[in-house]
Amino acid sequence: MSQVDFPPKCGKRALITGITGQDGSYLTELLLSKGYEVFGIIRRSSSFNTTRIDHIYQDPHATDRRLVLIYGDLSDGSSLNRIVRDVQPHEIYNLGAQSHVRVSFDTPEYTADITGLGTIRLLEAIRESAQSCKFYQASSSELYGNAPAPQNELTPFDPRSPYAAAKAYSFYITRNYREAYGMFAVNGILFNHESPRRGETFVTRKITRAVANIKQGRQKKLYLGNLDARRDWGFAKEYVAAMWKMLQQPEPDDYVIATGETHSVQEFVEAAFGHAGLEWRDFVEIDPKYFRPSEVNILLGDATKAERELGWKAETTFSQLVQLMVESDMHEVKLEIEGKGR
Ligand code: NAP
Ligand code: G4F
Repeated sequence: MSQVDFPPKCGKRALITGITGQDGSYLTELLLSKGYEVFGIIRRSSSFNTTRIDHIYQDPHATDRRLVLIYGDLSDGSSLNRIVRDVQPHEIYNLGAQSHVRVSFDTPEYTADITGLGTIRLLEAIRESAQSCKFYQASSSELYGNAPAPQNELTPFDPRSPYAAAKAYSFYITRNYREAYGMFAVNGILFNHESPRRGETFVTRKITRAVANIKQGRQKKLYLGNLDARRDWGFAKEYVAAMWKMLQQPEPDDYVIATGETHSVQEFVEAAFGHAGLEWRDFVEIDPKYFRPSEVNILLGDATKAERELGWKAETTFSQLVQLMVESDMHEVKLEIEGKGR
């Protein structure tokens, strides 16, 4: 059943790549609540990949539906051309990516294809369709690598992974299409943002899921890599609002979105285990297989420009974020044990 109230249509159509991901699901809820019709590109999978949007899924036969899912792939330019031509969106949000930094060292060429070249395929689809359409590119704080903190829109990039190198290409090609063709194309340079919908192999969710499993006696140890890395972690639901705000500005520009606080992985571990009344040192082990060939040591964003121009500011604190993720995983694991989980 839908958890979104559907106000009258606002006459706007949005197209989202990566709609089945963490951010795609929150952004879809936001746009539906604003009266948009939302078209999402999903890729074929041998298992279900729509779990995060099942609660807002609408029967394809319903005449008044607002959410339409279309098969396509960022590796397949012809599908992107067709979809852009058919949907004629007012706004495109390019959130699709091979988004895992560690995995990008194992699949560098694939990551370059999807996370890098996927963006040019989409921009070309817009250009060839000759429509006026606003474009949001999901750029990343990973671009900064080991550039000195705090990082803002003027900090030089220092990509330290195949993922970051691919995102750098997408950042610059988005900016180039803005300058060369006058497109309304923007980069949101988002720092890490997490939620109960975060993929389970990213460190925060891996930790909160493990805490819930350990508390229920279903897991004995949690194996992690570098505990000293520091990240600026915010709440994903707030970050998608910033994406939308960027596309409502009078002029296209690039913005950093961050909390302005940084914490180590160890601090996240301490807070998550502590919230469950557990002593983390009894359960956490280091496995070097989770170390990265080159690490990003400290990310700390300065989102002053976003606050000034977009009126956006992070609200959820670090400890609130840890708490809401731990509690959500405790609830989910309990349902699984009772045989009511997904
Ligand atoms: P995510 O949960 O990993 O979602 C990635 C999405 O991309 C999924 O819907 C995935 O589909 C889709 N995708 C993967 N390969 C694709 C392909 N070949 N063609 C079409 N779609 C494909 O990522 P997220 O956390 O929501 O992040 C959204 C975007 O923001 C990503 O571009 C990410 O790199 C970027 N970003 C994220 C953060 C963060 O902290 N979350 C920070 C900065 C930037 P499946 O569901 O089928 O796998
Ligand atoms: O949770 P992570 O995998 O996120 P990472 O690498 O910062 O990337 C995320 O944020 C980027 C924005 O800066 C996005 F662009 C990207 O798409 C993704 O959403 O790792 C965070 C830190 C790293 O320093 C890593 O070395 O946690 C450290 N870590 C320690 N143990 C671990 C683990 N990371 C993972 N995934 N798994 C571990 O066991």
